[in-house]
Amino acid sequence: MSDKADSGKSYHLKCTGAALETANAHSDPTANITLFGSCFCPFVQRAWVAFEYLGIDYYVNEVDPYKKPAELLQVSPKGLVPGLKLNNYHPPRSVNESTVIIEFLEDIAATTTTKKGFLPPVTDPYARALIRLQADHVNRSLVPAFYRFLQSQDEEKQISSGKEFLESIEGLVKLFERAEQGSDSKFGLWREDGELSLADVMAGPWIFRATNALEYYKGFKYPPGPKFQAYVNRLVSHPAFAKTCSTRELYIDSYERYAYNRPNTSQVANAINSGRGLP
Ligand SMILES: N[C@@H](CCC(=O)N[C@@H](CS)C(=O)NCC(=O)O)C(=O)O
Repeated sequence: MSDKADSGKSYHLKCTGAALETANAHSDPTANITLFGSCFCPFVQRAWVAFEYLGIDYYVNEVDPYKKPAELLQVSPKGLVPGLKLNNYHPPRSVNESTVIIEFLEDIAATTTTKKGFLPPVTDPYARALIRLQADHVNRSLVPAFYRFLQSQDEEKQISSGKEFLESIEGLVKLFERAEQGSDSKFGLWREDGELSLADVMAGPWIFRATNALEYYKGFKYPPGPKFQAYVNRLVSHPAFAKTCSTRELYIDSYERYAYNRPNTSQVANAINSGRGLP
């Protein structure tokens, strides 16, 4: 499927492109919240998009999550990025786990900004549930399927895991359509005039990485047809998302270790190889 060979590239430690500009604009360590992040990490990108979209100030501290500096371990017990340090508390408080961070930031925004969050109002519980179903599918199906495909080595596995990833995308589309037909809510970039939703933030980093790392290493192409492509375009060009993207090369380099399934690449890669749930 691929005629490339492992060239031994390592992951990047510093953002590039638009993400670098954004990181430079958030380089004041006296901000109330420090985001511990790594430029290639999709879980970090979720949190980063949330900060940008909700307009909450932060300081971005780029760390190497595989070296696990003490300051990262203080905010994230397994040494995983993203992690938040809340600098205004003594002793300082911390929050980790990308999904929890998104909800935490939404809660902050609800009382400190005029920004809406990523879900329809509480007065429309059904519309909220439909978007949560999409986000749940992303975490339980799309994200693991992405890594299984990227880490697959022999041809048979590449074919079966590529199919699995595509089926997961199709499953997400079905849930988008269900929400489109089942509610009047304008949440979700699947609609042409939609607003960024929780599911978009949760899925976006992997949908984007499928256009660089998966495309480059496994020859992945999104299903033909304008509708999904239009969704991908709306997502990657959304200002809050685009601001957190590095250049293509950074992802190609940083994912080489996954694409050749190098031993001990990461906790995520090890979990996929041993059939365990993701960390
Ligand atoms: N469940 C975590 C996963 C975060 C995660 O796996 N981050 C990776 C970087 S993409 C990491 O920190 N890896 C360090 C390691 O594998 O030790 C979340 O959603 O925040």
